[in-house]
Amino acid sequence: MVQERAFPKVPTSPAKIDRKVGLMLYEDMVLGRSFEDKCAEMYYRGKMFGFVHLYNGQEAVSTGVIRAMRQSEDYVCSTYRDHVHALSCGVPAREVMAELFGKATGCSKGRGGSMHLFSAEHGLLGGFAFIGEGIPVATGAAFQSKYRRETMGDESADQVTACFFGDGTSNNGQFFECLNMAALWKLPIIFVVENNKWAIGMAHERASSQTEIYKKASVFGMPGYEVDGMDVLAVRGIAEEAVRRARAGEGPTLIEALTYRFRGHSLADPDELRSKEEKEQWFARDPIKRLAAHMIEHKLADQTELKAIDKKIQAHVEDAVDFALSSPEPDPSELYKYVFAED
Ligand SMILES: Cc1ncc(C[n+]2csc(CCOP(=O)(O)OP(=O)(O)O)c2C)c(N)n1
Ligand SMILES: [Mg+2]
Repeated sequence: MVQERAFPKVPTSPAKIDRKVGLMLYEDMVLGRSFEDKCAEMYYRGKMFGFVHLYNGQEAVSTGVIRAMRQSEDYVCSTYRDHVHALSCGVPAREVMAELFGKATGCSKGRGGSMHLFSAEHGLLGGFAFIGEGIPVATGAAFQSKYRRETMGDESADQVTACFFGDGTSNNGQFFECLNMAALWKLPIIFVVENNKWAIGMAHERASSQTEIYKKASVFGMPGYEVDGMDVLAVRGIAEEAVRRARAGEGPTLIEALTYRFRGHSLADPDELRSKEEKEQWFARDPIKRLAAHMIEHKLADQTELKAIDKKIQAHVEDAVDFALSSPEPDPSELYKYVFAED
């Protein structure tokens, strides 16, 4: 068995950032982390129902990719681990929290819940409960951009689509079919595999004959990169290049981000299969602490400023909870509303 990687073999070029971008990336990751810590608290207090999958630890991937795209113009397709992707897309924390509470003010009007966040306004094509289900949806979104631009002559149709999914999902058929189509038609899409080493309780190296997922791009003639998914600047560096390629009509890119989830598969998972040593090795690479250290070292911000952001975000998350708690339930008379597009 091949020992699974913790770091890419070849380090990639990090994005160059100024103070403004650094603070934006920091704030986005802190929002993702604080929002989800609050989700855990609310779930255990019985405010949320069904499965809730948290993204703690993987924030550098969402922020690094989505914040290198055009918010509300480009498209993002997620999985059941979708809260942080939605926040990076700019879906208001209030609407995400309300959706998790099943309230009418939620981004999916309380019909979706944790695994089915959606926002047309923010280009969020959805969270999907079935693994791999989003890959053809994202491929279709990328196809329509290209079709509108090249066949219908709509110059404004230069949107890029980012499609997120996990290591386990990359062994499903949709992955191969869609990579083939995307490469064949040079679609403006970025496939982002968040290799967090585990698919529920199945270790990646036990389930995959070729563990280096980025290498699978080469059979389709597509560029594939492995990147340190615990380093937001490394992810942003690769993402900027993939977005540029896609927008310029040069076709798709596969990015394999080496990352780790800090919690169990879902909030119902006691997380007993992963060793303490493995977890501690990854906790030490916390992407938020890493960016904070980089910003301080390069004098882009000081400790006090970063603490002030943490505090502001905490208040923002509390406000989202208050909003969700005080929002109405969906009206039973509207059960059939929002089933079809015209609603
Ligand atoms: C089609 C389908 N088969 C099985 C499942 C059950 N299932 C839920 S999550 C999961 C593992 C996915 O692991 P991975 O792709 O690595 O994503 P991660 O949870 O690590 O983010 C499986 C098999 C499912 N949701 N959909
Ligand atoms: Mg996984």
